[in-house]
Formats: sequence, structure tokens, C-alpha cells
Amino acid sequence: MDINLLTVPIMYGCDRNGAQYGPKKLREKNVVKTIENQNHKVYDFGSLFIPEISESEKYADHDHIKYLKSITNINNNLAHLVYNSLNSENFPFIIGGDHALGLGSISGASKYFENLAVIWVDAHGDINTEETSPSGNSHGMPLAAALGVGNPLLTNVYFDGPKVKPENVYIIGARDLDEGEIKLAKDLDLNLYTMDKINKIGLDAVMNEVINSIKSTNIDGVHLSFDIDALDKSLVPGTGTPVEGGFSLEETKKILKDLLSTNFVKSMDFVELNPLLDENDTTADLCIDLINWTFKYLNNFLLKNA
Ligand code: 5AB
Ligand code: MN
Ligand code: MN
Ligand code: MN
Repeated sequence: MDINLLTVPIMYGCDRNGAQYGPKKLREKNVVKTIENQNHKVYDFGSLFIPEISESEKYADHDHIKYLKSITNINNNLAHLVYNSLNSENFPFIIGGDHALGLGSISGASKYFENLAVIWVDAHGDINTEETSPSGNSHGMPLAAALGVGNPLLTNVYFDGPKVKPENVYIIGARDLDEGEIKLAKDLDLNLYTMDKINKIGLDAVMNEVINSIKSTNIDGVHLSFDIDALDKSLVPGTGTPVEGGFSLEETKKILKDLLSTNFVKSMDFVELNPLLDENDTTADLCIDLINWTFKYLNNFLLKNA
């Protein structure tokens, strides 16, 4: 099928130097060829423009959320590209960069689909707000903003108001949630599959539950947001916020395979590689392996309502 590759070299959302080099590193590792070799056509839209902002302006827009206006602008631009890509009946594949970009991807997909679902595969929930965030880093906030919770500049990216309904949000692999995140997940009754829960009922059961749940509703598109820190800390030295007790490579591949062979995943983020933290490119190589795997199973793409 036709893939639109969009790369978003940001680190303003994680405030850690190096995340902006993720796309460059994966391009050097022939990410385009990797996707093409799985029999897809790649339309490479290149890199989104990211303004240069000095560290001294970190809090210029908000006293806690770092680089707020730039994050808003970047997400607004990304949203429009994702929307246009879906409108052209292509599959947007967005490589980061930090996970703040998830808000833009969801916003674009949300404008296109009537009833969007989001699957968030991550060690974290990324449902913090300006009140609950311990860091002020917006890569911990995109999913909350997409749900309509948080600072208005974030919740009103691309178009005003919520982009996804709480019952359509599935978080898989969480094991490092802040107090406020636990409360929000509970209050909104999100479909939260923590690592504890996954270990208890098994990954097979979880994937079946998620897929059956999506199939049983009138969801017409799923955006998959994949944060590489979903994998166990030992496997991803090249990411900024690694957490123990995560997925093995085999489990990660099972998750991707199960989701991508369903036909309902219509857009995807792949985020949080930081080449400056990596050890001998092990994380970058693992990313290429996972991207290869992703596009091996993204084969029978069906369009909206098909
Ligand atoms: B990631 C933390 N919850 O808000 C925060 O990597 C970490 O995109 C956020 O999942 C991690 O700062 C964001 C402590
Ligand atoms: Mn994340
Ligand atoms: Mn994470
Ligand atoms: Mn991270």
C-alpha cells in the first residue's frame, strides 16, 4: 500500500537532547528501503519544520509546560499533514522525535475518521496535565490533551475540543504512571492494560480483548502510537525514559502483528529513539527490526468504511 513517511525531529517535548536525531538515524539505517522491501510504496514527505528555540525560552509561554507554543504549532502542522495523507487514502507513518507529536497525529486522524480509536503502546500513560505533570515535559501529556484534558492550547490543537472518546482509548504496557494519571485513567474509565494486568491475564488474552472490543463498536479507524520505551529497559538503552519490567522483543512483535493484521490500524507513530543515548546503535537497529516487522504485517489495508 501507499505509505506517507513523515519525520518529526523534536525534543522540546522531552527536553532531552538527542531525541531530535531519531529520524536522521533511522534514515541512515535505510528506513525507507526497509518499508519498500515489504512491498509498499513510500511517499517520503520529509521532515516537518521545527523552529530553533533557545533553552532560555523554555518557560516563555507557560510557567510549567516547556516550549508550549512551539509544541502547539508543530502539532498543528503535523495534524494537517496527517489529515491530508488520510484524505489521499495513504497510511501516515510518523517517526519521532519525542512523543509530544502524538497529539498532532491523533488530531489529524480525528478530523478524518468519524469514530477514532487510539492504541497507546508505552511504559507510560502520557495522560498528564499542567497540574499533574511532575516534569512539565509535554511528551507526558499528548493523550490527555487528545482526550480534551489539560491546557487549552494543547486541547485545541487543529480544532477545538476532544479528539478521541475515553472509551476508545487503549493503553497497553503502562508501568510508570504518575498519581494524577492513575486518577484520570480511573475517572475517564480508559481501557488501561498495565503491565501488572498483562502479567496477570496474559498478553494473548489482552490482545484478544482489545481487538474484540474494537471490532464490537463502530470505530472506523485506529491510530497506533508506539513508544519504544514499551520494551524492557534492557532492550532500549537509546531512549530517554526507559522503565524496567517491559515487553520482550517477541512480545512486542506479537502486539504489532496482532494489531496490524486486523486492517483497522490506519496511521501510526513510532517515537522516542534518542541516538545520543544509544549503545552501539542497538536501539536504532531494534527500531529498524520493528519497523520491518510492522510493514510486513500491514498488508491488507482497507479504506474507511470498506
Ligand atoms: B513518554 C513522566 N510521566 O510526565 C512525565 O516517554 C514521564 O512519551 C513521561 O511516554 C514519559 O514527565 C513520556 C514522569
Ligand atoms: Mn510516550
Ligand atoms: Mn514512554
Ligand atoms: Mn520517553
